[in-house]
Amino acid sequence: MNFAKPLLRAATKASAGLLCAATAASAWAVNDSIGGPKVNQLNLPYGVTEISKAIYDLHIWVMIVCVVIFVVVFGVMFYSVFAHRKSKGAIPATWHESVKVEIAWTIVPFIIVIGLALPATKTVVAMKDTTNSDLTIKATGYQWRWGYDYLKGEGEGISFISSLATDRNIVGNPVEHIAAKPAGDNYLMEVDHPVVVPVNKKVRIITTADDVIHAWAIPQFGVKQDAIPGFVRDTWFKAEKIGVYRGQCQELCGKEHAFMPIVVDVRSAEDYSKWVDEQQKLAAAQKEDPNKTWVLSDLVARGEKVYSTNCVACHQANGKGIPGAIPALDGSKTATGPIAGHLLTVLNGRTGTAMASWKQLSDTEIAAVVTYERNSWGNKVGDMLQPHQVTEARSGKMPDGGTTAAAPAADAPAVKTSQADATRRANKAI
Ligand code: HEC
Ligand SMILES: [Cu+2]
Repeated sequence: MNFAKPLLRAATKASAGLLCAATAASAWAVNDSIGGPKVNQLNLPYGVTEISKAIYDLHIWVMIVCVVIFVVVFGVMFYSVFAHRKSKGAIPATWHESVKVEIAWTIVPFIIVIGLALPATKTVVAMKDTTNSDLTIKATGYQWRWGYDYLKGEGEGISFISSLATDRNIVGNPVEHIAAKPAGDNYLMEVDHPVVVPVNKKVRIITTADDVIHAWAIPQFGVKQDAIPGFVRDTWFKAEKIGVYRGQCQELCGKEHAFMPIVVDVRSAEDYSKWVDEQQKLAAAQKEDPNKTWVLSDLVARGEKVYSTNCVACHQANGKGIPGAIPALDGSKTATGPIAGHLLTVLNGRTGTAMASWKQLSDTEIAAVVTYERNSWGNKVGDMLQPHQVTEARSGKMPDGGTTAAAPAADAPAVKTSQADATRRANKAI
């Protein structure tokens, strides 16, 4: 009976494990995503736009045609196999080249194809008709977030970056965090700045991208449009119901592809006007004077915000990076070396690596994030970058504390870039 004890212990352990799993499972309970898919939803969403409804109806119509064809063809086939089998003494017919049959099997499929193609073409043409829009918004795909610029119509001039709002700490790390801070029903489908639009207004979305191909899609609107670097594409929707609608980037665009959701908040005309008003006031209040001279602590505080929105996904909140993939900024030669090299890395990125150019950030944001990195974690350089120095750097005048060529560890990016440029030139010459 010696083996009984460990066996019992193992059994107890296993049941404890099961219990744990069960508790975890209850914490995992999901509800319908607000504006996204429902739990166990199998069918397409009916949606809230003319186009999404047309797509849904088209899908049902094609499905019906397919099912009818299936039933008729297989019905005839099985009936023939059953009723005219050899054991019943069936004798095959001997006729061939029947004009009647040949005409029938040409005309019937033709009618079927027309019956499918006509409504499909009508829908596709309607999808492409972006004329007479009330509002035009440009959506730019970045690795891995969306930028929105309201180009035309009420709200013109509003512009913001929309990033994932789900706490990165619970991503891929659910069990430890579930008790402390359970993921909401919109886990990975929520953003800090949703696109706000008015109800019952035709919104034209112009898509493009800064780095690789992304796609802007909202299933509830029946909208999906690739966002291609160097090209401009467009699509449209006219939401008929107030509410929040969700989608995701739908073109595999790299490591964080799953983390760039799209959220559209459809509001009443009055609420939309209110929002526009707020945004414009906010923008005016927040308009940062690029000539303002900051003190270190303010710049570091501002930089921390910029860092946590844009850089933590790779460099981590503690600045330790990801061993083997992302260098630590804590103790990094670049982040503690000459400021010019540091700035250059952030401004230009590093060709051929995941470190993209961040030139789309404002001068203040770049100055702040660089200053933050130089004075956080174990880094205590004590110097800072003023926004006007970023302005100058954009036009080629690097700040003191090392120029492109002088920075020892930090000139690596410059060398890499020029090598890449040389290769590109060489390739062009061929
Ligand atoms: C997509 C992932 C990613 C994001 C987001 C990202 N970086 Fe990087 N970063 C990298 C990688 C990878 C490198 C290493 C590049 C190389 O191999 O030279 C790097 C290098 C750096 C370096 C140089 C480190 C050194 O020791 O050489 C700095 C400084 C830096 N990043 C700053 C930033 C800042 C500031 C942001 C946010 C505005 C940011 N990074 C966002 C991936 C990223
Ligand atoms: Cu993408």
